[in-house]
Amino acid sequence: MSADSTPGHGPLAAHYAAQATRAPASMDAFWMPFTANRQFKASPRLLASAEGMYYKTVDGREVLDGTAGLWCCNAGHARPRIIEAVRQQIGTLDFAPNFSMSSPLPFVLAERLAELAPGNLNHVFYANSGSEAVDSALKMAIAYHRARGEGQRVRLIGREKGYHGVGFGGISLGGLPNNRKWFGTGLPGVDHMRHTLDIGRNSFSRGLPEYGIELAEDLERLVTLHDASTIAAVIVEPISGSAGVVLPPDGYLKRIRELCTRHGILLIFDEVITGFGRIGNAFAAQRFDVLPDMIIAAKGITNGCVPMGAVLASDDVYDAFTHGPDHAIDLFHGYTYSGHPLACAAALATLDTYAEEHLFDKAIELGDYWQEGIHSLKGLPNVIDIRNYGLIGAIELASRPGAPGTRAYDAFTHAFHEGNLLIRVTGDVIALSPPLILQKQHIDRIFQVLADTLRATA
Ligand code: PXG
Repeated sequence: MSADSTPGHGPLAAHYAAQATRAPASMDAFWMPFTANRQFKASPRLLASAEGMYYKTVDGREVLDGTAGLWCCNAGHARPRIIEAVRQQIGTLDFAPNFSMSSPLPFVLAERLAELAPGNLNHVFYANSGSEAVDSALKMAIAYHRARGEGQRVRLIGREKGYHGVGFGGISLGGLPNNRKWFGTGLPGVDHMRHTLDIGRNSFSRGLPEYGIELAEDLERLVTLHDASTIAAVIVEPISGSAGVVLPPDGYLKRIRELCTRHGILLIFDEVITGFGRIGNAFAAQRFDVLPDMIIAAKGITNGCVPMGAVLASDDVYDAFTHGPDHAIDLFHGYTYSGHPLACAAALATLDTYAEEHLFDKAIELGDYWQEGIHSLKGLPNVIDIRNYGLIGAIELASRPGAPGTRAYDAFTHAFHEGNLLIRVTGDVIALSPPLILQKQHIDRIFQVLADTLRATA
């Protein structure tokens, strides 16, 4: 093979590489998601490349990644196995249908995921994002009951401050007001439990908050109101990320599990953020020792490099769909790209990388150091709470009167431009979720830059 025809080299590769690493001529046409478009385009932040713990901007600055992209690049960036697997796959089988056809990799990957998953979660349904996986799980829950002769169980229970992506299912079950109020009334037959954020009683907790297990009884209130026989499923994030990191009080998730079991309600854990080592173990279900009926995964499943989401379903859920004749379709649901070969290749190499480098242990190994680091920010200007678990952290700032969100946003831009550190903000909460390959020196740097930032932007 000549140099020019080797993937990654030659004039064509150079042409595309140049396009991807310099500022674009115009920014008008891209309608950016969850972004103040005019503000951003007036003062853009553009990333050109990434390796390990660092991004590089189009103007050549190295920026420490404190967020694993958007909670997804858990193994860090430009990982050799993943690059090779995707490169090899794109040149071999670029696409294969999965409706009454398939290719080998979705099966190989499903076995691997089932091995990683807790208990009897042995069946994998593929989507292309967290949002699609959420919709898939909610539909499965309703169809599961119908398949078992309980077609009246159609009600779905979410939680205030929950985030389950942006499909109509996700925003209906989610509990973030801005994500809901613009978009109509949402799905019918949905209700919400109370959230578990209680800064009054739990401020500056280290790890799981002590107070609030009784909030699980809010599910009992909804069961009484609606009657258990109408409820299909409860969906919760074991730890809410997008709401600004809301942790479950000690014992809360176990209690939710007990109540669901007692009332014949399926429990769905949305582990889009907590999966793949973020808090130690493959899934939060294992770390918290609570077995849901379904786990929703995305993000870290491919280290963020090819879109993929998945629902891991229990034997019981899957088996309910298998009672028809052999020629009958089990589930009238699926996406063109369910089990896309490129995503499967990326996911398999990602799981190999996680295993080879023992990355699911990191959140436990580094958890105490991370906790000490983040709590060292207590006492800095405007810091009203600090929350942490595994390799997740949140610093909540007092909002400026009449201008919520601006204080954290200023910290975000300051950290990026002055401190060469990428953080994530939601409201007035700074959220941190670094790649699991980070070392103590990176932790020191993150909290040093944040301390400087909080002083400078006070
Ligand atoms: N569930 C959960 C728990 C999530 O965190 C989704 C579903 C939706 O996934 P997709 O792939 O459809 O975006 C998410 C996504 C942030 C942030 O900074 C979080 C997400 C997405 C973007 C930003 O908090 N989570």
